[in-house]
Amino acid sequence: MREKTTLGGSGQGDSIPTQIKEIDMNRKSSLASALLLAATLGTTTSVSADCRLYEHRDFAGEVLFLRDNAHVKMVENRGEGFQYDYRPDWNDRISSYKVSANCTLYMWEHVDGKGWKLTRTGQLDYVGDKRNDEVSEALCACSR
Ligand SMILES: [Ca+2]
Repeated sequence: MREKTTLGGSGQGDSIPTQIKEIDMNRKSSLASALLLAATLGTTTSVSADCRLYEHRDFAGEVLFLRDNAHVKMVENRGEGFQYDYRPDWNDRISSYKVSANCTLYMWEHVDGKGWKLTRTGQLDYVGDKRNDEVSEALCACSR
């Protein structure tokens, strides 16, 4: 009698699914909260920690996004290390930029930090005739 109750106990049978259901509900709820938090943080991060370089003035044309500490050399890949991105397709094209509040954008006329260098924050709808379509290297440095 006792063994039968233990093995086939209907009380236990009922309580297990209820527990699972509760755990599942809690998990869904916390997962939803985590996703919401991640989405909020993700949005904040992507909006506030990057530099955007635009092909044309007035933030028009194609956009090159430089995430935090992205260092782009606008030449073919020379295999100098993981810290550099190579974007030859962007050489001598940049005409305007937007830099998020906690970042600083460095731009050079030529690769390897040669030629003139600009250190900029904020945004500018046109880099000016002298700088237009001349940038060949850029670094976006952001504080955390
Ligand atoms: Ca341009």
